[in-house]
Amino acid sequence: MNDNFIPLEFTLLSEPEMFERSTEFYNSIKKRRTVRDFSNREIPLEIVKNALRSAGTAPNGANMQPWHFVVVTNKDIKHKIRIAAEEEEREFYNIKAPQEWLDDLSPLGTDASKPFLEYAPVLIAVFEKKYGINELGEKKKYYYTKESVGIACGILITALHQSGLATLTHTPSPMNFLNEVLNRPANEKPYLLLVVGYPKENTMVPNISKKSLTEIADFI
Ligand code: IYR
Repeated sequence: MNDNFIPLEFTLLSEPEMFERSTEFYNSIKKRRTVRDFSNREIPLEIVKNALRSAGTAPNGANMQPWHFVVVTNKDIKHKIRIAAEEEEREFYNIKAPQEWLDDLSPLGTDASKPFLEYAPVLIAVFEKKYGINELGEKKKYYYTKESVGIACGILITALHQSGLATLTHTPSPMNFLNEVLNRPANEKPYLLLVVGYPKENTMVPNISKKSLTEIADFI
């Protein structure tokens, strides 16, 4: 008997139930909005742990699981991250960003000030492992790392939303300061800084819409 394979756990649903579930999921996920005004209210870490467990189930290249997550709740470390990120952002908004990019961002109302990096209860720094390191300290090849980590982040964001938390996908560029502040090795590249918490009461979000199904998909 070959124990490399095990029976798939698969629940066959009726079509009405499938339809109901897909509609319910869409109605929930369409309400996810990127939030920039976070309350400083603490969040239960067990929710974050479950969301990370979910992210860790993501399909990925050759099951190398090329991700590492650092959950930051420590105030001093969040402060350091805010200071370093705002420095990068000032350079982006004042010097590096071409006018077209600034114009594209203007409906979102963003700027170089990132107080939420300090006041939101949790930051999750996501690292992409470009390669692994084996027991002998040698490089181990990893595959499709960007795609794999992107999928894991999608699941993470979705899991947090389903659990009742708000998120902000923040990508200061470059983010190399995260290796230093969080003491991560050279094979790990910062991929995303996810801000997690409750929105402040009466938070407003940009009045923007999503493309329709016909705009984003073809059925042939
Ligand atoms: N990283 C900057 C700029 C920014 C870029 C994109 I593309 C956005 O969708 C939003 C912001 C910032 O965080 O302000």
